[in-house]
Amino acid sequence: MADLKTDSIFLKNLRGEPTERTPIWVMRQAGRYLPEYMAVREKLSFNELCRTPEAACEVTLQPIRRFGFDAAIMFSDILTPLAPMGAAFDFSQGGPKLEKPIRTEEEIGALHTYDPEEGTDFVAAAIKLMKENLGDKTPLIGFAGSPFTLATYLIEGGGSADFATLKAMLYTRPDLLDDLMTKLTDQTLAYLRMQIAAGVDAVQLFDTWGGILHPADYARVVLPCVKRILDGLKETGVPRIYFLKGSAPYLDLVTTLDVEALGLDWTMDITGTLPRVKDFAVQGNLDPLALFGTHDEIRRRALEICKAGTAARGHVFNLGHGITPPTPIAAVETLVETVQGFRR
Ligand code: 1CP
Repeated sequence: MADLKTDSIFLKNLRGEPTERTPIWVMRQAGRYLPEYMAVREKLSFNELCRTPEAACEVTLQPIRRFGFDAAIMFSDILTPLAPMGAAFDFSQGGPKLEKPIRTEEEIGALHTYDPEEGTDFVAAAIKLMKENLGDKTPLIGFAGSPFTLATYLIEGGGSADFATLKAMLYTRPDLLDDLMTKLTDQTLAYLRMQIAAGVDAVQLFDTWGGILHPADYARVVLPCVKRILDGLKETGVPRIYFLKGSAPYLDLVTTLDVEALGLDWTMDITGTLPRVKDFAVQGNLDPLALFGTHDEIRRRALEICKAGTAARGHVFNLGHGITPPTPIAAVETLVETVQGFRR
């Protein structure tokens, strides 16, 4: 009988066990570049989609059916678990928007932590459905946003070009930012534990905006919260991936973490980085916009990354950040064919 834990090349690479070929999945693989995703979105708003287990399961499976990726990632958003805290985002304008940003001591105090089995019961239900449908062939990745990345959206009230409000808080009332980070850390740890109890095979912590700070601020504000979450999950035995976009200046700090795998963005050269990340599996790191290149260029760059990855403790091929909506399907097909055709 097939056993996901011992047979999945994705999980093996995370654990640093040898495999014949390099596994591949891509961040945001379920999303707007897929016509079948857009068809579902015509019937359901983004929030409805995240809160409806059958629909979330369907869009999770779409990229697996189409491309045969070596791992599925549960469909949801990093901002979804913030609604039960009292901060519901509206996605109808394109990017996420919060009706009222969370900035004052009162607003931070009013955010409440909750039991994820109750507040996000639809996520647990979706995971169970996804696991049933994926069977013993394709592992399922659960995820959460890092407390700092979540804090940027709460404080700015949505996406931001310069994070001016958050930085003003950091430089005037660091105690307020710390209070918010503590709450988000407690909630995120509980949320990921719930996902693991529901059946995910690996978890990824997305730290999209952790890289906007001076390394000393990253070390004081961001790193201890990330560490508390990763350490709190260790006993589950489920492999953990930490993806910090723009992590190059923080590598000495990041490598103090007890984590199975580090996500690398496309600005990092795998070969040059490896001596500094010997104890970790790595995930990455093709520039998502390279998928707009010629197919020869996609093949050349993908193979270069696969070859460099053979010297790592483990390598999971991925993009250096999320795939963008207008990416041509044929480019993804070429990428998957190339990576899955490569032999170590
Ligand atoms: O209209 C739509 O259909 C909404 C587009 C969309 C999608 C497809 C959003 C809104 N989120 C998602 C799914 C999503 N987001 C997943 C699903 C699983 C997958 O296939 O990977 C995941 C893991 C995320 C994670 C996420 N959301 C991050 C972290 C990773 C990253 O890409 O940096 C962030 C920062 C968000 C916030 C967010 N949600 C949606 C958008 C458009 C954004 C970015 C807004 C911004 O630029 O600030």
